[in-house]
Amino acid sequence: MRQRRGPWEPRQAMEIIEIRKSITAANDIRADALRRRFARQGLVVLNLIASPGAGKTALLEQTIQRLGATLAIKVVEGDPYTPLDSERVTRAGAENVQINTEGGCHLDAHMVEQALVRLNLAQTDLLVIENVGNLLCPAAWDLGQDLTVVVASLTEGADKPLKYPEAFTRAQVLVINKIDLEPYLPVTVAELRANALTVNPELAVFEVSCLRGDGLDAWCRWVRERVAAKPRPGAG
Ligand SMILES: Nc1nc2c(ncn2[C@@H]2O[C@H](COP(=O)(O)OP(=O)(O)OP(=O)(O)O)[C@@H](O)[C@H]2O)c(=O)[nH]1
Ligand SMILES: [Mg+2]
Repeated sequence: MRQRRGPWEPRQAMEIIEIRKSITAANDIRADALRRRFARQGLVVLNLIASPGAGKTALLEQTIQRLGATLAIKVVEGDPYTPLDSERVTRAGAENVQINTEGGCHLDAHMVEQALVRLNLAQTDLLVIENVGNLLCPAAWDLGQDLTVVVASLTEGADKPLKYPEAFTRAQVLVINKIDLEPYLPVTVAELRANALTVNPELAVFEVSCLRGDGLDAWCRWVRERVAAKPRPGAG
């Protein structure tokens, strides 16, 4: 049933939109400065976004283990409170710096800027930023990345691209994780892929299992190609 609206409602809604716009506008300026800096350094920067538990850190661990011997990979770890993911990334073999947002639901460009003071990016090929687990907030906050990678695990259900479209429209790449669980779930990889492509037909899609290893060769090949294609300082 349609609710009666008070005369104040449209005005209030307009003001909320304006505030959000001005906050992200300030962030966008910082993010552009970061992007210029990353370009000068010849770095490829990925922003990993996903629900909590989708497998962002698992994908990072696998990527570092497979590519770490030939690519210099550094990581900015976003987490609400703990150093747990940073410790996992250290064990996997990549230098990283932890940002604890103290409950904040996303990283912003200023946080990344501050974290980078503690990370030596000289001679680095790839910087991966693991955002805080959340499919809503991180999508709107540019971190100066080249590409946004959304990780969606099969256990979350196939409807997430439809319910949280912004995460999928802002991303250029979708990694469907936990495909090893397909036989045990009432959801298929094909359904999840189709819903994601409905929301954003341009997505490059990888189907992987970070547990079993399926699809990780193709993912790592793509990462390596991105690094090879990135213009280097002084080149050309
Ligand atoms: N079966 C299965 N489990 C997986 C796979 N990838 C990750 N997991 C498990 O899923 C859980 C969450 O993985 P994480 O890598 O911590 O997920 P995350 O997205 O980094 O989580 P937050 O940082 O807390 O948002 C862990 O218990 C992993 O072992 C996979 O491909 N298959
Ligand atoms: Mg994690």
